[in-house]
Amino acid sequence: MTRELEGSADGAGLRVAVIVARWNGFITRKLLEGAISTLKECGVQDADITTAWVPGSFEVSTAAKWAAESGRFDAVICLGCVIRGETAHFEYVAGGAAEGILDVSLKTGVPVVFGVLTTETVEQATERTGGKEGHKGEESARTAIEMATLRRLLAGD
Ligand code: DLZ
Repeated sequence: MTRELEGSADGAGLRVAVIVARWNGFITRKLLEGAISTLKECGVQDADITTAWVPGSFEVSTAAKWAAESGRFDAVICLGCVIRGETAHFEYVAGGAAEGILDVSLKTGVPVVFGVLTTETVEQATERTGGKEGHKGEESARTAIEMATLRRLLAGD
């Protein structure tokens, strides 16, 4: 007899930090709105959602580390938008964000979700914030809840 575990979509009682980059704010604000509305739909209380703004995607992982290390959050959602066509150092900014976020998650054990859009064009970013390619903010919120609830199951809580 094996045991199989899977996180749930029930966010009741979870505390979530959302770190969001101001750069490309016309997109990141939409990511934030989608993340927060999905967290609430899944049962996360308003008082348990904390949003912190940072200048750009490169800074997101630093603030995520502060949040994860505080012990005050069950999950951290990182939101940003890097557009290749408009970013001279795309690889550095996008790569730095991705590596930093993964590093924080692995080092702290707190689920840290990669909700940073890395696209070729503004149109592609728009398609991923409520257009035909879905909504990365909403998706990130669901991932955060699933991972936070799975973590509790695996820890035997
Ligand atoms: C500098 C920069 C550039 C060129 N492009 C973006 C971008 O497309 N998306 C983004 O989130 N941030 C960008 N930044 C800002 C960097 O993330 C960072 O804030 C600065 O380099 C200061 O460290």
